[in-house]
Amino acid sequence: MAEVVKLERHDVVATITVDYPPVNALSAAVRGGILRCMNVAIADPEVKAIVLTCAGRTFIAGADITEFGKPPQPPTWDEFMAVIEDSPKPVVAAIHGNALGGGLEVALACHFRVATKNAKLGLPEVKLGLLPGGGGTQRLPRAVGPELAVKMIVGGDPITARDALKSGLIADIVESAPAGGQVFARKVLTERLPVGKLRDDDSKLAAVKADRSIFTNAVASMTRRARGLEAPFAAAEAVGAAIDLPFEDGLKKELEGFNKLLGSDQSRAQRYAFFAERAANKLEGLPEGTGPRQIERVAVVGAGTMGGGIAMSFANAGVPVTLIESTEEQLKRGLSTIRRTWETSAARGSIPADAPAKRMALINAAVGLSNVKDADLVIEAVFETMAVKKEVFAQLDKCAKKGAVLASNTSYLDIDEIASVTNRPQDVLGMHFFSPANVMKLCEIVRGPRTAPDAMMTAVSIARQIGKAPVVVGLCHGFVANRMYDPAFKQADGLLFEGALPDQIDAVLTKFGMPMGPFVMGDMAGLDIGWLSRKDRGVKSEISDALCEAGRFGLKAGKGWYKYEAGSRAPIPDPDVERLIDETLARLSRKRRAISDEEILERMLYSIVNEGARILEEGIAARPSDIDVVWLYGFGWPVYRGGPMYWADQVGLKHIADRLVFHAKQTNDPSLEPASLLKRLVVEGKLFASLA
Ligand code: 3H9
Repeated sequence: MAEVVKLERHDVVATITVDYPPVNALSAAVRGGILRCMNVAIADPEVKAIVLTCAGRTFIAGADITEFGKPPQPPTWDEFMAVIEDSPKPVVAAIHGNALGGGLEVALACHFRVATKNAKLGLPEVKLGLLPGGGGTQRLPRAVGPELAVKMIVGGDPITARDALKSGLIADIVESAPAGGQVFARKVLTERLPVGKLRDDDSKLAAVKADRSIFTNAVASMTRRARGLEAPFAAAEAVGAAIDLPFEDGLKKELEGFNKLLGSDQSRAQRYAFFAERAANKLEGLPEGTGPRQIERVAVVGAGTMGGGIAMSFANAGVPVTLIESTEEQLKRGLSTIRRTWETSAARGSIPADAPAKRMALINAAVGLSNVKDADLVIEAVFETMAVKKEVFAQLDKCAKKGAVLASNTSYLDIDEIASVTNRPQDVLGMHFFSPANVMKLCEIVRGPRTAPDAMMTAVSIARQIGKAPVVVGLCHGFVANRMYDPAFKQADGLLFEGALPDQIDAVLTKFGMPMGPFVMGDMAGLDIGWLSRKDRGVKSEISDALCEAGRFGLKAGKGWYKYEAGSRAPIPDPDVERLIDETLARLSRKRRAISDEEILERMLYSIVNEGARILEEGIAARPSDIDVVWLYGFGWPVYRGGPMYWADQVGLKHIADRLVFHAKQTNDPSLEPASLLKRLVVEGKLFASLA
């Protein structure tokens, strides 16, 4: 195996370079290599200072996650960190790319840190259900003070080099990592800068030791959204130990917390989700050498809610986009919604004050489809009917340049039928964004039977570039996300007819960890759309219909499945709804029965899993983990439960299949019969994971 860490000396400065692609993760081999090089540099009388840096695209992006759960390999973290921190010669970490998790912790054990201006520094362990286990919870508060440390450790988001400089986390911003680090190391020597260890410096803890509310307030604000998660609270406790205990005792507390989380179900699920997201980027079975097409210009057709949100996603990522509408008035309306959304975010402080203007400047607004002519990727986001989509694609076929990828944002429709109106079906695919598209990470990339492999790759690659989580799905009504939620909606509807109330059903799902249940979701989306569509199709759903007949169209009407106080989005259970349900059931000569939370959970979530099994059987999703990514980023499935297919494996497939059979019989609903793949896995004693 090639050396993953090497040592070079330029007169008095030794440079230790980690070269372990793709992200220089701190594997046992890397730790061993750094330790070896450190010892050589310390022993070399010519060396007066040491620079620790990395080759490739990034500094160390953390411990090697693939080693978690395996027997620990030497050297131990203690031994490895001590040789850096106790080095008699100053050690400078020279950072580029990302210094994350164990990577930042190593940098914190160094005596100085410098970084390039685009570098990001953070402790994202909580996102893997962990807390920093390499001294980060003890050294970071000493480096930047407890408030920022809590924000970084409990929240898990990295900070920029500029903020790192301001907070004292780094000593300087440099042009390039190794060269800048070496210049800084020489400065340490020539200017005899004081060389200290963070462990010995409690100066930034003085204020919080005198007033602990600084810490408790910071924790309260960072854990507000951490419902159901264990790691943020354990991480906060470890930071608390930095304030309350001597350094060595704090380290022990940190390690205890880290080891506890490492063995937890939550962290296992969150680590699974991390790799699931990355696996979803990999397209299998493509001809060798297939690569994405070059995308320089992007056009979005339609400036409504979806089109506007998609255009915002591009601008948010710094990618210029042409936003096209059919009239000046519609365009103006779309642009003003976009501007307002960014201005609200800026007023809230979630984006910089100058961001709205900068991002608006990336949107080139235009009237008329001929404006797609220079685009390498066109995303259509017009009204969701086949006729309208076909009309637009027939025009795109005439106006778009040769080789442009033509994507539809359809959420249900047959992408191949849409492609059939063009002379280039190989360039047509689906890019199904979720609402609000500027916020939601999921993008289903829908592959038609005639879509070219390089067009698929292009869509995946551009989606990643704008920070989305792309998942390739096959062609069927509703693709993966909507198709899988449909059976759960059907169960929710059925449960109403049997005696459950909307708030009981919603509460079961939110207690499970979903951000909202189907009835709150319905109120947010508006109930009139479904009602009109049922009328068109001659379909009845008596309770929902009665609700709409009473003018209860959801949040926008101030009442739907719930009632809402003026200006508030908080749903309040409404006795009028219960009355309306009772009256409807009486009219249908149906009796309500007591329904347990367990029954609600089983019928709704097991039917989701069951549909997932059908989707796998049909090859609509390539892997169970792809389905999990769809749920994590499309519907906010709680990450600490991994995703429905992962969760099903933990619950037990036999139990799920048995309960589905029971509910199918009890409710006389054949759609609850277990899918044949589920039955087969049960017979073979296998898990969904075995299909990966
Ligand atoms: C930790 O440090 C614990 C410590 O406190 C103490 C322990 C005692 N390990 O995301 P990408 C792989 S916990 C192993 O597509 P990008 C990844 O799977 C860790 N592998 O690239 C993928 O592999 P493949 C704290 C890793 O440029 C490839 O690298 N650190 C690791 O979009 C490329 O990844 C974190 O949580 C790893 N640590 O984003 C950081 N990281 O090609 C986690 C990545 O086979 N990493 N891989 O699919 C990230 O956030 C992103 O990967 C990063 C690059 C921003 C670095």
